[in-house]
Amino acid sequence: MLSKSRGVTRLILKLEDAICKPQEICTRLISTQKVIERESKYAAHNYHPLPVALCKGEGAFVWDVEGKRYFDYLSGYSANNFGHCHPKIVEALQKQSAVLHHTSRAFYSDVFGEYAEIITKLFGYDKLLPMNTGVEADDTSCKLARKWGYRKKNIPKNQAKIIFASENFWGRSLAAISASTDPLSFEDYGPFMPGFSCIPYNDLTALEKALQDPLVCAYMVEPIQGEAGIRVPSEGYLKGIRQLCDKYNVLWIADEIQTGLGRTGKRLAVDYEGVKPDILVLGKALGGGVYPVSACLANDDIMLVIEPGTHGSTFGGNPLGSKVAIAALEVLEEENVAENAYKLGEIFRVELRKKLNKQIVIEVRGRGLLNAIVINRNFADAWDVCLRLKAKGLIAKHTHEDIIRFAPPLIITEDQLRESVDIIVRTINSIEID
Ligand code: IF1
Repeated sequence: MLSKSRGVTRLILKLEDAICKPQEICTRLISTQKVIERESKYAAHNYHPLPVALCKGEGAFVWDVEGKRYFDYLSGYSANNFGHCHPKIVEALQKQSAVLHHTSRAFYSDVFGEYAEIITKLFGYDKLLPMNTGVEADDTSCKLARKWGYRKKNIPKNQAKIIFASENFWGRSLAAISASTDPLSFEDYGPFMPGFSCIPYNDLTALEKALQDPLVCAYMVEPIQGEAGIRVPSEGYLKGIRQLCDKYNVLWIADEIQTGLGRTGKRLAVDYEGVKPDILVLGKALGGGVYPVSACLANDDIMLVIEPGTHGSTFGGNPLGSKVAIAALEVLEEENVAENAYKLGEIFRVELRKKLNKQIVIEVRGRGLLNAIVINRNFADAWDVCLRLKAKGLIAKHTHEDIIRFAPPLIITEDQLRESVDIIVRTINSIEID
């Protein structure tokens, strides 16, 4: 009897936990409907958000304006690897913003060099080129590779080629969409960047064929494809890229903007095969989820082809972003975030594979805490499942009609993860199969 009443008590406590009075959580009293209407009226319709209006975040949780709590299983597209409002990161932001937040690199600052030393030593490269958003850093890596191609590989001027993987995603700029194979990304935005072409992902034969072209200066690829639907390549693919790029004197650009900084259960996704790209691109969580910070890392023989005045950015390497990035990297290392993601990712995939109705969910895949489920479209679509999950207190986002990405903050606890698994299993297994 005692255990039953304790179970009921625990359930009541959980419910109370999940539903607070709005004014306890959000300082501004506004309804979800009002938020949606206002955004629709005054903001571009370049997104179709899940109908939830968030006003507070803490750790692995977010709250909506009605005071309802959710597990955050998107983490701001993996920018919030270290959770919402991590004290160390918020403190770094608050302190530096009250001292010296921006100077431009027309002048030196006391913080940028400290950050550059920390990040280059941590990842094992000679130099950092700081940018802000992921797409800027990826674009920078293409400029680096092209200039290296002309200066070091003697590719004839303006003829350098860069190879990308089909279904890549590296941002929304004209250069990035020029590499895209997704019409949603490139339709009606032409004309496109010359010298860009794609080969199938996870295909070393296709890669070797492409790299035999002496005009090719680089191959840019995500070690695990995010937007494509969390596609994990075959064992040996990353090693194969390294070998082929060495063989044909081509630079390997690894876009770890989404997979990096502990997300896949290692510091970097390339660490699963112990290989090192020529240019490492980081972003998202590098700014701790509180400030846009991105980075290109490379050794001197590549990085020094860029001379003063030939590349830059107003905010790149500013003191505020530098301080926040230092705090984010300290959290990554001091709180063993990657190890936690590895351990909990194993539990997450094993439990879902064991408990989910296999008629409804045909695959569970991923590494660390970058996972996805593939839904059988005969029984449900991803958007509908996301709405059902939201009703049960977990918000996630689909990447295609049949794929839902599950990417919680990497600081989530095992208890919280198991509670999330329970929500996902109960929600999906309750879908009627007529
Ligand atoms: C949107 C996706 C994720 C990225 C990789 C570079 C960038 C991204 C591997 C550019 C950005 C974001 C952009 C956001 C949605 C989100 C996304 F679904 F689009 F693909 F995370 F998976 N490389 N990804 O994933 O970084 O310039 O945005 O800082 O545009 O809708 P950014």
